[in-house]
Amino acid sequence: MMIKPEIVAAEAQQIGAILAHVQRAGFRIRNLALKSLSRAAVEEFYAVHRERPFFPELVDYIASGPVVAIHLERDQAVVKLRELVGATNPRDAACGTLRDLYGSSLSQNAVHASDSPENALREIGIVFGEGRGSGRAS
Ligand code: 3AN
Repeated sequence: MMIKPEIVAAEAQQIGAILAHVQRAGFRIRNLALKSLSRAAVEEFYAVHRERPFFPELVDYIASGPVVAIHLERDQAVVKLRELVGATNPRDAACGTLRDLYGSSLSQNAVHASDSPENALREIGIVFGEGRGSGRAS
């Protein structure tokens, strides 16, 4: 999971509230760091979207300031976290989901959640520098 730059920069100080929400849902924090990702790291992180029209805007935005990167663990972590996070567009996100509560637009939608265990491992490798494919999914 990643808490996006607008939340980290905001006066409202919502990082703790988001972490509490996730922990209450049974997730354990395996690793957590405030990270300023380089454009190259963000391009690799979102490589699947490289051909999409919004890719340059997405890269500029995620590289614009620090994010909170979090390696989370629980059973069915990907499915359960995506339920908790809600739809990509906060306007469509179910009531009480993180994007409903903290998102403000399609690009500024508060948090990123991995979409598969494989991508979670890949993203953890990019952000925490643990090496691609060097660990087991958890
Ligand atoms: P999700 O994060 O819900 O899995 P993806 O993987 O489709 O959504 O999109 C990755 C990120 O790209 C989203 N979190 C969102 O911030 C951004 N994004 C997706 N679609 C658009 C769009 N049409 N315009 C601007 N940004 C977008």
